[in-house]
Amino acid sequence: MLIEKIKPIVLEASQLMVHSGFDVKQKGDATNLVTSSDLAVQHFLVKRLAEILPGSGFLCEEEDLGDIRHEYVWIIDPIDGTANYARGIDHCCISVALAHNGEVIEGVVYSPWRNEMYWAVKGSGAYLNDSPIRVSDRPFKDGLFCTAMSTYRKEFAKYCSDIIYDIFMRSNDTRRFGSAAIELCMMAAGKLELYFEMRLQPWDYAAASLILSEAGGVSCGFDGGPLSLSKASMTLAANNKDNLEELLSTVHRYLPELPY
Ligand code: 2AM
Ligand code: CA
Repeated sequence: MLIEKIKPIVLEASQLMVHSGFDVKQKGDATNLVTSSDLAVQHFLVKRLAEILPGSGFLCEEEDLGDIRHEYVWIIDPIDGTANYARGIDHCCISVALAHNGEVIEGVVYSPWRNEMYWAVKGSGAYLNDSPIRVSDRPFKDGLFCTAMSTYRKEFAKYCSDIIYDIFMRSNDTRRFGSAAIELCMMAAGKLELYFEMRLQPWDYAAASLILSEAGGVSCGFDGGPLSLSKASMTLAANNKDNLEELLSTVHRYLPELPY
């Protein structure tokens, strides 16, 4: 199976996530960082993954590799949680998804400093290392809520704070770990239940949303439909459908329309 080829390639790539001696640069505004490790991991993955699936396309965070209208497309974040990585905080990971005709069929999220490999193949369940994982059955009021304040687009932060306050008051507590991929995988493993981010990119959630759904969880965009694999999307996720609907109706109370 392809997943058994993807996992060792991701493991090997993670050796490029060195603990020191990397360069850090800003891209766009001051909050958006890229390190020499992001670029090294991406180049390594593109080369090795193209070898196991000749003719496949690539959608990656750090470089526009052009045409993604292939039957098979790899959707890659070489380092999700770059700001954590650059500070030596261990919530950072490599995220690799494989989409077939626009649907994610395999996903790997590997957090090397915690030695946690989350992975899933469509229809075959989700795993953390060698163990199957499953979402929790906690109700909304006991849910741990993971979110963020729209770091890259601070003009949306006030909407986020209103929505976060509302959900915080009706749930257990709030967290922000700094890697969307790891956060969604933590939900898949039953550690948290509620998730909202104003605007994420496909590479942030492509692999993790498959891992979450294979673990029994659910996710959607602003319109309640599936997360887009071709453009930025609001990202809502929960351990079950009722909790997702409650998140979505809360968002719609503060935001009748998507502000981007
Ligand atoms: P990234 O590291 O791939 O850019 C959503 O929370 C996303 O915002 C994360 O997955 C992460 O993606 C990015 N992020 C997290 N903390 C950040 C910070 N302090 N500064 C900038 N971006 C951050
Ligand atoms: Ca990244």
